[in-house]
Amino acid sequence: MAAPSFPLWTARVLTLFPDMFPGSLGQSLSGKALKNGIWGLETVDIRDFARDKHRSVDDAPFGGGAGLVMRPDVLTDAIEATVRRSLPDGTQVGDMPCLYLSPRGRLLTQARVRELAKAQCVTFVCGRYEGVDERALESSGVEEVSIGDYVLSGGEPAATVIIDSVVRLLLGVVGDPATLDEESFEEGLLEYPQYTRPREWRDREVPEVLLSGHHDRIKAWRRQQAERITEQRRPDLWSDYASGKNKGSAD
Ligand code: 6GU
Repeated sequence: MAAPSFPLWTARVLTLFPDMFPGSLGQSLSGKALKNGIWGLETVDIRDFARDKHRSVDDAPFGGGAGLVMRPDVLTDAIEATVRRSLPDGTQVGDMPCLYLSPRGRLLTQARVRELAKAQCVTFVCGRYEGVDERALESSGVEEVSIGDYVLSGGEPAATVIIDSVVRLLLGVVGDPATLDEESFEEGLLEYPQYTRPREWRDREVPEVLLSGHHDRIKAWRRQQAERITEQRRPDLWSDYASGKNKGSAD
């Protein structure tokens, strides 16, 4: 695949641990696309914005309690300097999404991932320790996003998850773009079961319909399986699907 002169999409990650990137994003499909210049990755070391000779970025929480809190001055300096910096093609990122990864944030959905993929650049602010000074979040206007109801020790693995989910949507990253449409969540359903050779394995047969070569019947069978699995496993998704709420969202 020919390298575009500028990436289609850029992830900017503000972190105290820039060595965590690209990490797993440097492998497999996303790694290949990164090397081919389909998407770009810029890391910003928050510590570079520290003001004192000890380069301190955190301090004890007012009111007491365990752990340390990231200082508002250092973090907002890092965010504001990053937002001011233009992309390699000269575009300003001022109005583009700037996410703060936090279990307090709004839960990420495939619909939001599709929106993020349409932006030219998304900035990810990764906190550490017990959190960040609340005033830095208010003042910088970052959008808090969570990837699920559990707690990570920092935002970096969450940023990695979100970047992965965007990169696979970018044109040319996945060989056949049609494969994307049928996947989990693209129509509000979980994925249907897949089979490959051998036809019989440990006394288990591949469903007959898949060997029929009858494309309409295969399509109908897959849809029915996807519906059955969604109804059984995810009543929340199923009720949205059944009420037609997700209609047209796969565009
Ligand atoms: Cl986005 N960040 C952190 N630090 N923890 C999380 C999370 C995000 N989502 C779930 N837990």
